[in-house]
Amino acid sequence: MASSRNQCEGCPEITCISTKEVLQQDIAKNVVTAYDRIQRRGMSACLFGSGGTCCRHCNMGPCQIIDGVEDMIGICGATADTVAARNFGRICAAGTAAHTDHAREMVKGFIATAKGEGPHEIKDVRKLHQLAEVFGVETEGRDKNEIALEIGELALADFGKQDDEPLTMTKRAPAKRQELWKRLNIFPRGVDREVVEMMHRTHMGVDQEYHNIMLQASRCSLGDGWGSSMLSTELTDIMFGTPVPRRAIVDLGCLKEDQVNITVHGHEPLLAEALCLAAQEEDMLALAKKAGAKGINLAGVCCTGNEILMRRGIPVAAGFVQQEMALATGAIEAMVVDVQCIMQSVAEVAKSFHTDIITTNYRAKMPDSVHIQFEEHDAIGSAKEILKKAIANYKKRGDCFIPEETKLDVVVGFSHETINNMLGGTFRSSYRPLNDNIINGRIRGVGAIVGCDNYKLADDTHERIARELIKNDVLVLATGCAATSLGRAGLVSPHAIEHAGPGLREVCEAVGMPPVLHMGSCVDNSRILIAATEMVREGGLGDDISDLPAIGTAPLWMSEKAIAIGQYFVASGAQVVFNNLPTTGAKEFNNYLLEGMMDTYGAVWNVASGPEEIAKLMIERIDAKRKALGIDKQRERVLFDMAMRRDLGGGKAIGDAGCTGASHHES
Ligand code: NFS
Ligand code: SF4
Repeated sequence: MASSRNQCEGCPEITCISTKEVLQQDIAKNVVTAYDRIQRRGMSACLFGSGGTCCRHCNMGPCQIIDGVEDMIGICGATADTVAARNFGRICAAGTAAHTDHAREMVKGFIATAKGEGPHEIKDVRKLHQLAEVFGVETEGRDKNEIALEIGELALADFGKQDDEPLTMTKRAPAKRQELWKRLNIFPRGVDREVVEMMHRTHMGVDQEYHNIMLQASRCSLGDGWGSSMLSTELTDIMFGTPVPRRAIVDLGCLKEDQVNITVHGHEPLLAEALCLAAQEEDMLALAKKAGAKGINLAGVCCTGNEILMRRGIPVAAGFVQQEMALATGAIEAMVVDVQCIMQSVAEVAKSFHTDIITTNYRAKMPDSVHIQFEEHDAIGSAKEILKKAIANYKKRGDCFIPEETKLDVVVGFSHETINNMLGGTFRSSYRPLNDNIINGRIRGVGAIVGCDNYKLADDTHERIARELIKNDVLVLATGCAATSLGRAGLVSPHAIEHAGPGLREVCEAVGMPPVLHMGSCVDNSRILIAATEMVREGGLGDDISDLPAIGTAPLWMSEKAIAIGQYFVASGAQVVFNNLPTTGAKEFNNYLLEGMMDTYGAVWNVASGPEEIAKLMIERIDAKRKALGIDKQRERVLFDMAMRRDLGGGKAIGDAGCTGASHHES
């Protein structure tokens, strides 16, 4: 037993049942997790690093800057604001680079598919044609593969474009937003170029004016959102199918005692899809049987998990913070990893068990792991080699513990097309009903809960924010590890409507959708950009994204990608709330993010600490937008109507006002 580990000093409370149960088992007693490492380190994070004022950009330093102290500027004279802005810009560049390299692989896989190489096919022809229009590709009388090949090649060229023309996908943004980007001269050009320019401008002695640095940070991040991430989402959908609602399960309980358990951890769905296909083939199943297993059980970890959850209903075993716990079950034969968000510690944890960590991407190797390179042109061959290695481990499995009751039902697959169809019906699919329900006040607004989980706040942070939002009639969109954690909390399910306020509940009941919509992985935040744009286009909610009663949060952000995402949301006009930002050591620059950006983009970064404060701030921002749109009074009427209907004996048809508190809200 190791129950004291549930409460380590210096880290927040663990509330997750599966994590607690696994860590309490004897087989896990030698497992060292991030929680232990936080405790053992026994020192708090460096203040200069936390505040963004440590500079290592040249060899006269490193320089630790103290804002406002004359002698504590850089040797080169750089101020706290310059240093923090440069660091922030570089975070945006790193996040963008990660999404971009991922997207490039997807585009290359798409081109191979169009050429008939590999195991995949062009599945969503409707979306293919929509994208053809965006890229100006002729579709009349042409074969789907021919169209796909031309789109694929144009998309690939978008990464390395050298002229000053905007990225193709940016023309999907609301017209007013595009005018703003043009005026500010931040239309993203080739995505690779924007990353390079960001790195160049933050090199010693180049851009020393934080407003100007942030213009490039915006351009670079917009290249991520409206370029790389959007390309990845759209082409992946066309290849593997645009997600539609489906039932699935999440949490460690999805592992199976009598099967070969293989977790796919990382980000690129090409490998995961190949594994899904190969795991169904007769020879692999026969091999598993021969090893004494009843079958092969694939489960996801992190965003690869979300990709196959959305499109295939394959369970997600764990989000980011649970990757070590998944291994500590002792029930996993192989953890197959590719790129991003893989903790180096997993190889160490695996040593206590029969588990192999299999790296598959030449970009990402790890000590104490096995490398099997995933070859795109022989995808099934590579996948089978990986499966064989895992199957061979099954016999070596010792004691294991699967927290069986932690297996949560979820309904996932809310692509922007699904939302369109669900609300408007397949034949009249449109965002009209969503807009109307926002205008009439049943839905107060939209709150996106996205991004990572980490060890800085309690592991039920996403849940607490979501509960507060839906209780107050805010429709929640979720992606990434946040969506996994909301799934674990039982909120990504139609059953969760009982926790929704009366207005939201009425809409969800009528449509049959959960109050928290799982929209996919982190690259799929691009779906939110498209959904927001469609809402603008539909009319009645202003003429730019910055007018919408909508806001996003990544309360437990960990990865640099989350900052790039935050910056492309803000530059697209959507406000975001984070728990903390690495800019507090530079007062003026920090204020620019929190206030000054409003003048530039009509949106800002917000910081609030703790789930309740974050939710409160999100609702306040949503209400302010409603007021600016002049639709705040409608909501009061709707709530009044509902109260009347209840008083007239409508019973509990719409919900219990006592548990919502929404009707008491002052607008
Ligand atoms: Ni997003 Fe997804 Fe998770 Fe964060 Fe990592 S897996 S791409 S970066 S930790 S949400
Ligand atoms: Fe110090 Fe300036 Fe060099 Fe940064 S660039 S390490 S602030 S001298």
